[in-house]
Amino acid sequence: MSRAAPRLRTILPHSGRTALGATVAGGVLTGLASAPERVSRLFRRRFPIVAVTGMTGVGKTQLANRLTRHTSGDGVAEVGSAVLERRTRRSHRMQGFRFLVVPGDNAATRLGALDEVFHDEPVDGVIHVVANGHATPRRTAGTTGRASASREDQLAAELEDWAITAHRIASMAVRRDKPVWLVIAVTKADLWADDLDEVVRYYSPGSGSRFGDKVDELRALAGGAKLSVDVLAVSSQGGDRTSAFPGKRANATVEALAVRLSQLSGHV
Ligand SMILES: Nc1nc2c(ncn2[C@@H]2O[C@H](COP(=O)(O)OP(=O)(O)O)[C@@H](O)[C@H]2O)c(=O)[nH]1
Ligand SMILES: [Mg+2]
Repeated sequence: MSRAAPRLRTILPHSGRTALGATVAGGVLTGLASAPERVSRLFRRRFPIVAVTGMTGVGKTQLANRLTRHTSGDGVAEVGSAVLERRTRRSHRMQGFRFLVVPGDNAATRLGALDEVFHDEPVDGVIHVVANGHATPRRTAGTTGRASASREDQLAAELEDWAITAHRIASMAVRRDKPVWLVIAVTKADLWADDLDEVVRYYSPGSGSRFGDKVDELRALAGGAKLSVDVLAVSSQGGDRTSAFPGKRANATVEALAVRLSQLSGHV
């Protein structure tokens, strides 16, 4: 008893803290070396989680693939997916992201995926993908050839689709203490390269456009301080060197998006 008391005192007060910290760190290091696969899971869990939303055919899968340098199946096997796709971006210094691509088709699987990312496992941020009315229409089962829909129809469909997602974002934001960020990624910029400023304005809060008004509504509902909104033009598919969006310029837009995600997540 009398011998144990002074020993305790040397560990607990401030003088003992360094030693205690070193022991704990040592223990963690040992753990790391012995279970590498468990460690990679540990770090993956600490990556910010990002929902990728938007209607079918806008380019969610291709953008998520580009952001994560995911190459298998590039060129996009099938437009429109019914399942939640998961992609992980790993960067230097343990920075990275987990992307959850929510299916765009209004099916039961989509509602389940929306619940998952906005309620069950709430995400840190959202990339909502739009395409300035250039979504690739999904063919009706059993038909061949390209399905067609006018740009007007597609823009209207984007608005309708946004209403569903915006509602989910709002309810997540009001439930949470920490702010949520939203990036509206206007993709396929290679298809509307001459109208960049005008198109970005159309999707921006405070612009007075049909889409801008809907974004304003979301901000009012969620509370301005709870939600940050960015609008970025991206192209995840570059054309040849003579086009307005050669590969290099397209790459730069995807990189700019990645940099913004890092800033929003406090990586830099
Ligand atoms: N021109 C152009 N086409 C794109 C771009 N991104 C995707 N696409 C095409 O748009 C179609 C739909 O893309 P996908 O990623 O499957 O859309 P999702 O349904 O939202 O996942 C595919 O044929 C893509 O090749 C882009 O930046 N520019
Ligand atoms: Mg897809």
